[in-house]
Amino acid sequence: MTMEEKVLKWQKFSEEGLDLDYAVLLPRDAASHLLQQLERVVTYLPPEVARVRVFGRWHPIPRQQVAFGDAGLMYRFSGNTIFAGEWPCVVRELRDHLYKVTGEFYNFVLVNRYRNGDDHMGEHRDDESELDPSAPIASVSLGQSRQFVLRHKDARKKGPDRRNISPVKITLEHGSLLMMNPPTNQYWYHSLPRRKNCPGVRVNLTFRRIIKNP
Ligand SMILES: O=C(O)CCC(=O)C(=O)O
Repeated sequence: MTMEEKVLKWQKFSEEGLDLDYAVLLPRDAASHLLQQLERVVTYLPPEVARVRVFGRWHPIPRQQVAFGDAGLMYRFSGNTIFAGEWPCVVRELRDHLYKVTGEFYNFVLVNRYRNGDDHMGEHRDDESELDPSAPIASVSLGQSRQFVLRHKDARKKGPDRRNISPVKITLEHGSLLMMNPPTNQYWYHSLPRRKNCPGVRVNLTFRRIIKNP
């Protein structure tokens, strides 16, 4: 994989408790090449492992998923534990490229594959205690562009505590990088809603820094 060393043009999103930076990380051809390589080398977890627990019941997730990272790392979320497989070469190169352009070093990546516009991810925060709270999460998107929606936690409340804070919506393009900087995940939930008019395959990689594992 060849990744051009170019200074990125960042776009800043800033709201109460929200701090995001968005840029085109890879030119179109490099992004398409990377997507093809990932489609060749990545095997996703079987549905009986890729599942979440909601109100005590297990549900299959509406997308495909797998994780890679340094030996022995795991990540617990939505009642599930996902173990890091060994870094595929192409994913390690992308991690190293992110270090060059952002100065952030990551030891874990969650890969989500959306087969079509029906596949989606529900509203959540990435606020698990094993994540380094000082490290941004770096989200690389490839393939079909999709809308990413963030909602302030107080805008989700019912009743008098509800605050009228507008959601933030960003279209994540093929080859883009979104840096979710602290404290965003403390205050804002994010989701990737279903979009019938976005039929193509999309692969998203969220690079994370894990600090606490037993
Ligand atoms: O696919 C996306 O852009 C969303 C990924 C995400 O929310 C996550 O990995 O926590």
